[in-house]
Amino acid sequence: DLVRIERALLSVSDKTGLEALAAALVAHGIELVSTGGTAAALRAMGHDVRDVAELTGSPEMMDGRVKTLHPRVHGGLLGVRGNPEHMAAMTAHGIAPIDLAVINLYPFAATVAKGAPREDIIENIDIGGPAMVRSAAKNHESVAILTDPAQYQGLIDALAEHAGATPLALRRQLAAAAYAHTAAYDAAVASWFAFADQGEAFPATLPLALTRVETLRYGENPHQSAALYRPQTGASGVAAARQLQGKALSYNNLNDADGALELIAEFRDAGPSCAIIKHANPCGVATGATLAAAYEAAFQCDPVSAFGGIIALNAPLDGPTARAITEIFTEVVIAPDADAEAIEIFAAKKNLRLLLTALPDPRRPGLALRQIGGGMLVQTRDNAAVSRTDCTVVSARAPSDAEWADMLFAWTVARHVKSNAIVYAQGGSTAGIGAGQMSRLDSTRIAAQKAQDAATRWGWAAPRTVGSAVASDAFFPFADGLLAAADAGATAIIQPGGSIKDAEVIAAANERGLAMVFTGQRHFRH
Ligand code: 93A
Repeated sequence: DLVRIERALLSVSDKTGLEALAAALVAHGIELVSTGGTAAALRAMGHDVRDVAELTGSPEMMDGRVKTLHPRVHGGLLGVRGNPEHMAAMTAHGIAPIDLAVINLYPFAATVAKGAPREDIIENIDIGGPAMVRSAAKNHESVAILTDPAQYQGLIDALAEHAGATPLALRRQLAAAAYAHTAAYDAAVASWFAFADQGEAFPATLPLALTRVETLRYGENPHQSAALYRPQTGASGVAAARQLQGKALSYNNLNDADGALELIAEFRDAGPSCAIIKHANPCGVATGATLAAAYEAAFQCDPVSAFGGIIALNAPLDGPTARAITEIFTEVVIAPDADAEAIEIFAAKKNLRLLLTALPDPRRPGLALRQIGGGMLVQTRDNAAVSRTDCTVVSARAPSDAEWADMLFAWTVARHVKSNAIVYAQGGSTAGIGAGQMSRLDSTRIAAQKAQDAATRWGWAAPRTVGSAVASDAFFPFADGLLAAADAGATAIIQPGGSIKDAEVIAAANERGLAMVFTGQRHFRH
C-alpha cells in the first residue's frame, strides 16, 4: 500500500511551510507542478517548477477563475492506477498521473472577517481548489492530499521513512481531513450567503462550519467523552477565551463559564460587578463600590453554593478581589483582564483556571441551537432587555426609585436563571435565587429560604429579602407565589403579567401594599 510520489501539484494561497515541504519533495526527486503564484514562490526558492498552464496546454484565464479545471489536472488526480481503461484514457489524452496534491483554498472566511466588499468576497470563493481537493481525496488509494500546512511535517516524515512513498493509512487519514475541509469551506460560503447576503434568519439548510478546538477530558459526566468546537472565524466568548493558568477546562466548566460571562455582560456599563455560577445557575450576583466588594456581596448571597463555583467579573481582576476569591475553592474565574498582582496571587492556586476575554454585547443578535431527538431546535437568542420606561405600573402604589433599581437588577439576573426563576434583590445585590423548579411557588419559597440561610450564616438580624424587590421570569399564575414573596418581606414585584388571573394577583399586591410592574416580556430559560 505504499505509493511512490513522482509528481506533485501545489496550489496554495497560504504559503506557510511551503519552503520546507518543497525542499523535501525535491530531495526525493519529485516533479513540481504549480499555479501562477505558487510557481513564482517556488521559483523564488530556487526550485524547478512546471506551470500548470504548460501541463494543460491552456492558459490561466478569467482572472484565474479557470486555471486547474482541466482533464489533464483532474484526470491526473482521478485516474485509477492499474485500471486498464483509465490508464489507456490517460495515455490517449496525454494525462500524467499526479500522486500528491498540496492545496489550500482562497481565504474566504478571512475575507469576510476583514469586512471586504461583496465583489472581493465572491472572488474569494475557490472553485478549482476544492475540486482538486475532492478529486485527490476520492482517489486516495493512489493520491495523497494536503490541505493544511499543519499536515506538511507528517508527510515529510512519511517520505523520509518510506523512500519518497506514502502509506495507505496516511492517505486515508488525509482524505478524511480533506473532505472535512471542503465541507467546512462550503458551509462558510453557504452561511455567508444565507445570513449576511440574503439576511435569512432561518435558512432552508442550516450551514454550520465548526472546527474542533480541542477534545475535553470528559463530558458532562466522566463516562461521556466530549470536545469543544467553534466557528473558523469571528470566534468570541468563552470558546475563544485565553486561559492564563490552571488545569484543562472541563465540559461543565465551559458551560458554566459561558453562563457566567453572558450574565456579567449585562453589567457591562454598570460599576464593578460579579456573578457566581453553579450548575449553570447564578447563586450570587452583585455590584459594589469596588470589585472586591462586589465579589463579597455576591458571595454572601449563597456561600454554600458558591463553593467550587465559576466567577465572572465585568472589570479587570485586581489584587484585593483575587485575594478574596482564593479564600475558598473556586473552579474558574473569567474576566476581561487581570493585573499583575492578581496574576501573582492566583499563581499559587495551581488548579484555579483564569480565563480572559472581552465581554460580549448582550444585545447582539444570533441563533441559539438545542439538540432534540432526531433534530435541532433553532431560535433567535434571547437578547431582549427592559428599561423602566418599558414597564407598566399596575399596583395602586408606585415603586420608589430604590425599588425600581432593585426590580430592574433582579429582572436582569432572573433572565439568566433557569425557569421557573425567582430572584430577590436589594441594594445592587441578589438576596435569594430560586431556580429550575416546576412550580413558581416552590422557586419563590426556595429563594426566600436561601436568603434566610444566608442571614443565619452571617448573623444578620433579618434576611435580605426584607425590603427587597422580587423578579419572576414569567407571570404568577395565581396569587400564592406573590403572597409567599410578600411573606418573605419583598415590597416590590417585577413580572411579565398576562395571566388570566392578573386581576387577582394585582388585588393581592394592593392588599399587601406591594408595588408591582409588568414588563410585558417573558424570559423562560430551560
Ligand atoms: O479561481 S479558482 O477557483 N480556479 C481554479 O481553476 C483554481 N485552481 C487553483 N482558484 C483556483 N485555485 C486556487 O488558487 C487554489 O485553491 C489556491 O488557493 C490558489 C493558488 O493560486 P496561486 O498559485 O496563483 O497563488
